[in-house]
Amino acid sequence: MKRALVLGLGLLVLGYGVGCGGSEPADTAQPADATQPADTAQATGPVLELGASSIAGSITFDGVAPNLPALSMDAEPECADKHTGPVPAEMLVLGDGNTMANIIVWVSGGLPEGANWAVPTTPVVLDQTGCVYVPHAMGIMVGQAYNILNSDGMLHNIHTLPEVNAPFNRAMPATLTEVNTTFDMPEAVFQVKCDVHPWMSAYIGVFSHPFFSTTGADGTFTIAGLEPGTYEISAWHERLGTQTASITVGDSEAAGQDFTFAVPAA
Ligand SMILES: [Cu+2]
Repeated sequence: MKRALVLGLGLLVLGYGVGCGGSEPADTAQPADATQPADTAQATGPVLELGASSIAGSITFDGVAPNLPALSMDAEPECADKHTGPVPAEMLVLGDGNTMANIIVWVSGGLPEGANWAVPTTPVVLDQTGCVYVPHAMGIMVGQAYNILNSDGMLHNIHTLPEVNAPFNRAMPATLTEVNTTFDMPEAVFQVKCDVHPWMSAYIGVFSHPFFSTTGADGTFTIAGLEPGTYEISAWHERLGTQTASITVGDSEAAGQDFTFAVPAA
């Protein structure tokens, strides 16, 4: 069981990285241990039913939150005009009590080899609104529809930066309000960026199973539908790395697993 905090990034990284988060190379935005897919086995078996067990928890930031500068949209007044004030930095979004948003949590070990689960018929939606990606972090299943919206009515260029899947790179002029794609392979979290607006950045993880969740500002996640068993679960943050924990879940049990992320002292 590995619970060690990821200590490779300091306050300076968080602070200075904010202005160029959208243009950071993918390999510096993702720690090495996050580049491994959660489950690289190709699904070959029958489609399994969902179980009645679950894992839920809360993600908390430990320490004094750095005062990150707002996104700079000065280069594109049309974007800035869509907001009534500064747009807060997205790389560290905290709720009351320092709960953490935009943490992707998934089952990274312990699932049956080669197993297969039904792909949700509902798409995962990424909107471009106010020259910001909403949501900022998300998970999707292999083969699940990914609907990319352009609510802004202006030019964006959506560009995914995977290492395993084929990149998706598409200009979306004002008149193009939606494009759709899918991902063919499981792949740990990678960046989505806009080639027109360098501050625009989102992250997506592609999973061969439905056992993943992304936190909102309340920091909570729930991964439902599991069978009883012992699992490794991983929690990812775009700058503070990936943590893992081992947890045993009983029959129809709602097990708890919290994570805490911290920035080492400068
Ligand atoms: Cu854009």
